[in-house]
Amino acid sequence: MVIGSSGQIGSELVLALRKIYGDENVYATDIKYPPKEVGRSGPFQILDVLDFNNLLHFLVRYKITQVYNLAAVLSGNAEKIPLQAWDINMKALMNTLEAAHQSDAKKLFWPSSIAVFGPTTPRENTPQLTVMEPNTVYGISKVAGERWGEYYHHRYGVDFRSVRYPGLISYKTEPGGGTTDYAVEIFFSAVKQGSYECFLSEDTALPMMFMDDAIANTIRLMQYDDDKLSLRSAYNMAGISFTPEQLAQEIRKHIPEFKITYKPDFRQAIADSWPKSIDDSTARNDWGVKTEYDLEKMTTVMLEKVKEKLQ
Ligand code: AKB
Repeated sequence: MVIGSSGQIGSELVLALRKIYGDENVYATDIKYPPKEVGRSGPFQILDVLDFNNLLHFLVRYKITQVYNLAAVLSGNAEKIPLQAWDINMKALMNTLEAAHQSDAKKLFWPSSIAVFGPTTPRENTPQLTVMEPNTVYGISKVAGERWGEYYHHRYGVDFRSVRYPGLISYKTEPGGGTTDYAVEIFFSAVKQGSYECFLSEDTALPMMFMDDAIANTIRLMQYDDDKLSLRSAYNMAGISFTPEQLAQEIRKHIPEFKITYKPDFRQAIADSWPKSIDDSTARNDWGVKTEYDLEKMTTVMLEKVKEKLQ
């Protein structure tokens, strides 16, 4: 079962899981209707993860064994509605942890984020174990979530698994309300109008990952042997690090007249508190996290797919 199947990650994850486990065996759920491909290829149901009784009923009724819970308010949006975002992010996780404990849906994936780190964390090659003092609502909810996941694993045997996603770059479904969203918007803008006004400064380096890599790594972690995982909080995942200017230069190799301007907004402060690059050696050693797409390959595929989509 995928919770949040209409979102940026969910809409692609459902299709990948259906290829592996069969269309009928992967339940897509969300509070919003899904993209056509998700709705047509297998079961979909409107379900609000904040309603605990409904969630538990669904898990029992459909004999769910694994849950991917992707429902969250992202970093930028969370700063606009701090208390509401905290309630939604925490309740969505606590309901799935408790429902996993009370049902047979014992295997649970929940995404953490590079947002768990804050201004006091070393920003280059950020280690797995380091200072974590995030100063955003989203980051605080992700640190708390990691702690709760580990707690439910040790206390109740819930098979909790998680990664700290970098910014995710995709063309099928756009993200909404994140600090790393510029790295998706820039492609749509470059193809549509040949220019982009970036809400982060030109030299803001952040770790990013192409969606195909993110999905492959998520499924790899979920399929990995239980006893090989040394961590039950969340694994660092490095991806590729670049600045808006480096991305713009890569885009110019395909669209030479592409122009970028910079007008940093409130998200600059969030980005400045996050790592520039990540050390994911623990994930590499434990379950073989991999990145197939570098900046060049990712840019080529994104431009090709965005062009097709806009046509
Ligand atoms: C965001 O920018 O909020 C997310 C994230 C890095 O978790 N993409």
